[in-house]
Formats: sequence, structure tokens, C-alpha cells
Amino acid sequence: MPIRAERIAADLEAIAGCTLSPGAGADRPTFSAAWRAARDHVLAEAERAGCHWRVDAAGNVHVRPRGVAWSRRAWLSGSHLDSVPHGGDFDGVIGVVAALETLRAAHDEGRTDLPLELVVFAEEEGTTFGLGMLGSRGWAGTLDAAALAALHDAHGRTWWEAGADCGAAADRLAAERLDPAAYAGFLEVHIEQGPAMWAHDRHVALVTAIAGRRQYSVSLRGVANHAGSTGMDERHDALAGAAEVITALECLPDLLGDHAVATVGRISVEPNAVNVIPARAEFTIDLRAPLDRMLDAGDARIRALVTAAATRRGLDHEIRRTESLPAVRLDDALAARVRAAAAGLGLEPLPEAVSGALHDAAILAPLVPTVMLFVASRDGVSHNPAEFSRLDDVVAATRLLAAVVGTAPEPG
Ligand code: HGY
Ligand code: MN
Ligand code: MN
Repeated sequence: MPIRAERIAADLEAIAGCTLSPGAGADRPTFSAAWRAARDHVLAEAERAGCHWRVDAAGNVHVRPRGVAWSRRAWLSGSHLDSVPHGGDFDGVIGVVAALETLRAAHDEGRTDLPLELVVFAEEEGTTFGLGMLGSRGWAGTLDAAALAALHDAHGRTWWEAGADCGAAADRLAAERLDPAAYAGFLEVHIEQGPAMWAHDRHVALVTAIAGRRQYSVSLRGVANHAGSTGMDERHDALAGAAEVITALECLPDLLGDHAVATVGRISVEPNAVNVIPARAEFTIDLRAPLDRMLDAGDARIRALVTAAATRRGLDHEIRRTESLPAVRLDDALAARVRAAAAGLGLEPLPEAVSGALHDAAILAPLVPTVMLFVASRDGVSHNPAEFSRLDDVVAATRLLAAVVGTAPEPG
């Protein structure tokens, strides 16, 4: 199939222009005007390539060649168009564009029956509604309508209120659940978002596992008091307590093992005044590791750290685990199919990688044979306007995707 670099480049440029903060990176919250514009670009391209599309009750967008009925078993490929605030132009986008270009290339060849479905998952990042992979979890059934109704965006709208004019509908969610038998496999093309491939001059890699993730919201409550007349040993300073925990968290991954990481990405302080001892500090913890036993050990240490700091300082504390996703091993048989296709393209030996970042692939992997293809990220930078991947690498990954899905899947 004739994969064309200039079409991929045009997609990347068009979608990069769909942002709420022009000149300051990708700002594409799910269901926002910028997200709808990016989605509409993909749909316009897909319609020109002889495709039809639908939106499922969770708000995810699905595209197939008109000659492929929705009931026919097919390959699935795609990713997300939503971004973190001021993110990069490649995260999620290259997975959508790779599948779109594969559909266009098939159309160029007059193939109206390529058994490939493009999917654009809603809210992969979790920075719009506070929890990640919402569209894929709503479709897969690991989140129900009530759970999605309990989430709110910055405007106080629930998933269903914010997504209503983008096709999200709570009353249809259960009926439109993913049917695993309908798909031969899911392939997600994504940027590595880490330094290894770029540093070792690897351009495309096969991802064989995805790290597990635990996320927490920690609340410390002390006593507001006068910054000038309160002695240091008379304080119940919630922010100082948070600082003690955050500093200790930086050392935690070394105790858990290789590829474990911990991040405090968000903190709020009350009353947040220069001359008042902070009464309240609330912060998030994001813990990742390639093995569940490492996550379990990290969970216990996080709870011990917070309790010790709070006790020492006379603070009340609360630890809420807001997410717990297991480490995921991807599908061996589909991986072998990818390696064989790579050999046919001269991309051998195909490097392999473990993903520290989470992806919708982690949600689908328990239900549908799943693999990912990574494309190198310049200096590993991601979730940042400086995020960059080489067009040639995106093209190479797209060619590999096309080679895998170009042959009809075995019957289910
Ligand atoms: O947070 C992640 O791992 C992904 O980028 N959403
Ligand atoms: Mn992503
Ligand atoms: Mn991301």
C-alpha cells in the first residue's frame, strides 16, 4: 500500500493547529472546540478515502472503509487526539494518523474492503476529567455510566454533559460495549516519550509490555496560624508536611526496582497566603512500575511515608487511591506477526521496548490481542511543546502497521 509521507506531514500540521493555545503547544481537552476540530480533520480525510464512521456511546470515534460492515471482524488501530495542557504535537496524534494513512493508502489502491477500523479514543490523558483512558474504559466496560457521571471537567460538567454534542450518551453505554470477538487485534502506534530509542538511534520499536500505574490524592490538614508570631515547634504546617513527603517520594523508586518512577504533578495549598502557616495541602502522586509487586510495595511505602510525616507534625491526613492499573504484557502471537512483517520490510531485528507511559492499549490488552509500535522521541521529551519525532520514523511505523493489517485476520 502506497504510504505517503506528505499526507502524514499535512495531518500532523493540521492537527497541531487545533489547539486552544496557539504557539504554546497542544492544548486539546477532550470534547473542546480544539478536540472537535482535530477529530473533524480526521473524519474529513476519512470520508475522502471512502470511509464511513460512527461515534460510540463513550464518545470514541470509529472509522472503517465503506466496504467493511461494522459487524465484520477487523483489525483495530488508533490512539487519542486529546492532549495534556501545553503538550506536544505527536503524543496520541501519530497513532491516529498512522491508521488514517493506512486507510487512505488502501483506498488509493482501490481496496474498499481493508478489514481495518481506526479508533480515536476520548480522554486518554486524564488531565481534563481527572482520570485517564476514560473513552477506552467506557467502551471496554471497566468504567460504567455512573462512574463517568461522577467525573467533572474544569467547568463542572460531567462526562455526559461535556460529551453530549460529541455523541457521548450514558443510556447507550452498556449496549454499545466493545465486543472482543469483533477484532483480530489492536495495534497502537505511539511516540516512546522516553530517551532510549533516540539515544540508541532506534527509529521504530515493538512494545511488549506497559507499566502499571497507581495514582493517589493526598490531603494534609494542619492549623492556619500567624507566620510571624508562631514558633517553629508550635506549628502544624500542612505544606511543610507535604514537602517532607514529596522529598521522600523522590527516593522511593530506587527502593522498588528498575523502571519504577514516582511523580507529584499537582499541589494546592490553603489559604495560600504569604504570612499564614498553611492549614491544608492537597497533592497527587503518580507511581509507575513494570511489575505489580513493585506497585504493591510502593503503595505500602507511600502510606507509611504520609502517616509518619502527618504524625510527626500533628496533621490530619487522608490518602485516596484514585487509580490502580496493573502492569500489562502485550500479545505474543501478534508481536510475532509484527516481527515477521518487519522482516519483510527490512526492519530487522526490530528493537523492543517496555512502555513507562500508559496508553489505551493497556485497557484493551485484556480483551483483544494488543501490541504497540513506538516511534523515537527526540531526547525523550514529551508532554511538552518541544516534543518531536522524525517524519521518516512515523512513516516507517505506518508502513509496518499497513503490512500487518494488510492481510485479512484469521477467523475469530
Ligand atoms: O500518563 C500517561 O502515561 C499518558 O501519557 N497518558
Ligand atoms: Mn499518549
Ligand atoms: Mn500523554
